[in-house]
Amino acid sequence: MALPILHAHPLSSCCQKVLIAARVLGVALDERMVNLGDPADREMLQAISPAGKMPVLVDHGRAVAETSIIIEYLQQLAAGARLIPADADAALAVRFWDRFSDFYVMTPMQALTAERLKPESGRSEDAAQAARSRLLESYAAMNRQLEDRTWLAGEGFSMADCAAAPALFYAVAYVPIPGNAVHLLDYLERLMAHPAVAAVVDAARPWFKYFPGRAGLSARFYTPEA
Ligand SMILES: N[C@@H](CCC(=O)N[C@@H](CS)C(=O)NCC(=O)O)C(=O)O
Repeated sequence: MALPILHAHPLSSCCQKVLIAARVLGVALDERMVNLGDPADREMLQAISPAGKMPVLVDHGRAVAETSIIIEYLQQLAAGARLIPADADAALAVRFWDRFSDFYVMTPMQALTAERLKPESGRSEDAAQAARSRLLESYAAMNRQLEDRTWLAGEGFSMADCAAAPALFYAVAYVPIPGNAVHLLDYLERLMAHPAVAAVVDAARPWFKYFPGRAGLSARFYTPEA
């Protein structure tokens, strides 16, 4: 049977979110690498995704876009494994912290990347400062949330952790987590030790040299070439 196709790139935080989820759910994917620099790939994304963004899943000709929706779809394909709990209240918490990680960690992290990719003359220090402040506020909120939880939305690893892992991984390269946010620091270590996260980070290693914030990555993940 044909595997669902995932149009993605191993360096992209959004794609990593879905790749982590697919591993946890045990859903095999036919991964197709997207080159955003190639107009043909851009055109393909525009054709299958309303926002023209990756990742996009295509299963039996049906295109599914937006990371959280893709994960909901993958869960339907999974043989019993779950990243969004069946319990309605627990599911609300997972969806909330998934949205929080996307909007308030992933988005400011992407904004900082976008600033770095601009020519120096076009950069906005105000935009960068707003993104850095947002990240610090988000770290504080996550630290409070993690005071009495193993994972972001409770005791089980969920879609919220799939979102938080790549978002935090890249965000801390720009804005380190303050030393007093001990619950968040411990959580980040737990995330990095999670087998699905570790595998996805490993697959991205050859691409870290293209991440504009690479100088801030920990030496255990990236060593600049001589
Ligand atoms: N909200 C979207 C965000 C998708 C997104 O921002 N994708 C980035 C890669 S991480 C992308 O395709 N960027 C290319 C572009 O914006 O042109 C989701 O969760 O799927």
